[in-house]
Amino acid sequence: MSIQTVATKAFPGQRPGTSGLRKKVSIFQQPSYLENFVQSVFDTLGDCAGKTLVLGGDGRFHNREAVQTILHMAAAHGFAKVLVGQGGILSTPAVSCVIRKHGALGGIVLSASHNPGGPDGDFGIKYNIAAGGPAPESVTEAIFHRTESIKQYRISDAPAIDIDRLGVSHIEQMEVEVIDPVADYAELMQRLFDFDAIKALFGRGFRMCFDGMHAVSGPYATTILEGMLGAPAGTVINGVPLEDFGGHHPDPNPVNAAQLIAIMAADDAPDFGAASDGDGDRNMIVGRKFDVTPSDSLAVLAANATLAPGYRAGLKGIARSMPTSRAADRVADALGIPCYEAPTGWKFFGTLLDAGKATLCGEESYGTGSDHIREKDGLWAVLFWLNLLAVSGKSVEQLVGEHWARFGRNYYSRHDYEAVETKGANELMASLRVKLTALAGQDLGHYVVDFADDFSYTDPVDGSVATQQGIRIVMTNGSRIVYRLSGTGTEGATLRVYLERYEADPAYHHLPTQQALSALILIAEQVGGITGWTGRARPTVTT
Ligand code: VG1
Ligand code: CO
Repeated sequence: MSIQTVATKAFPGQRPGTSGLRKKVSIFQQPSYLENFVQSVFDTLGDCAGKTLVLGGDGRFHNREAVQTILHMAAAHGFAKVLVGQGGILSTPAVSCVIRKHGALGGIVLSASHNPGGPDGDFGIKYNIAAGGPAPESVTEAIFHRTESIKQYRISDAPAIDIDRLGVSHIEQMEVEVIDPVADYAELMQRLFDFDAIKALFGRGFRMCFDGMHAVSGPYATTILEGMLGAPAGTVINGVPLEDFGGHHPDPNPVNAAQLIAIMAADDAPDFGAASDGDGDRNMIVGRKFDVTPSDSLAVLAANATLAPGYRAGLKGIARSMPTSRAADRVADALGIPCYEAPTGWKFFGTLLDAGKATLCGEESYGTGSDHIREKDGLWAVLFWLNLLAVSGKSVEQLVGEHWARFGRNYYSRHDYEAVETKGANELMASLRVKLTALAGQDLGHYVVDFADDFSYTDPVDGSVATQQGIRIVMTNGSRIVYRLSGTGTEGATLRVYLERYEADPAYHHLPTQQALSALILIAEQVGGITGWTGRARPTVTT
């Protein structure tokens, strides 16, 4: 067995997007495609001698092959050790947790997250740094530039090793330790939340349904909810990870988690419902006949954080992605702490978390997390809610209703136009950019534009700048329309339109969301010319 140097040619388009490199499985299956990217990661890292790497994925189709390839490449680059999840499984938050706990140089996550899987679906790869979070843009850009000029990669020709049996084996000089994917993560959760109170809640007959969507969070949820917290067997549904997620789209929103929504809408619905995505970093929270928007979820967690043992000392600050509603800003104001507005993508929260400026972070796309790791964390959010429900004795609807009564309600919706023609989508954004300055001060229906711009962000910690992060039209009363192109899609372009309206008066807190936003929806169409540019009369997905 020896280390081979293999000649290769660069592939175009290996630039990581919002969260890693995502392509169709068939693209990743091309000889050398994955190898080129991994070699570029290792080249960017420099000397890996004596270091530890963490490796795992969401179990989607091609995961096992990719794990073997990366292990054999790591062995050719002098890593002392790779910690790999049993069966090649590790959720995104678990990778972050394991990197931090074991002082690894970094980790590789194999996932296309919420994108569909299977032979015709998507595959993805992401590099996380020593702090545990997604590599910042300076690193992903360096990796991308390396992919453009790559000529060879190095790999061990040792036979494939068993990744299903816990324990240590070797490839060349390198140690491979197959670890329990859940253990380190579960131990961390136990330190953050009041497990005794949650156990007592289940003991009182509290019922919950967790939809694992046949993705990676199933084993985590089963161990923690049914095993450690005593929830009855059957609390977790679709809990076995499948290579194609059972043919579904592992994206926890009311459209894709229709089974859970139906269970929670029934007259005998459980008290609490939740779902997570492909790689376990997203969460959807549902009460009995009551959906919680991710933006509201962040705000409610922030307002009640001190009820959870891990946050008893209070929050240092809150950070949200720009399109996320400003519900959290009102909580930050009340708590007298800063609220940071960063571009979309968890990688932008890393510096704030490292510097101790933010404790909780959130995105409107069903992502919530804290400084316990450096990724958003689906099951963490679910346990946080369980902790609040257990300690307060209130229902989900009560907690949210009382929150609105105190802070006002930020009506919020996202309209996605998926897989539209790239040219039209780019032209829509370009035509909006031209209009921006002229929009300020204009009357649009009952609204007056306060300002309109293309969001650009200067990181308050390291000074790095990210431009063109979404076009926002902000009204004088705080309502907003935001237009952005997705950085995770693999087909054409996906236009996201984010709509937000603030309502202080509790008499108007119970309108259907789309109705409450109807005037803004009309303005978004008129100003953006969405139908004209995309050829679509209505969004593909409304959340
Ligand atoms: C989407 C979401 C974004 C999230 C990203 C990764 O990105 O909007 O908020 O951070 O997915 O989530 P985009 O560029 O398609 O809008 V996940 O669960 O892939 O790790
Ligand atoms: Co995800």
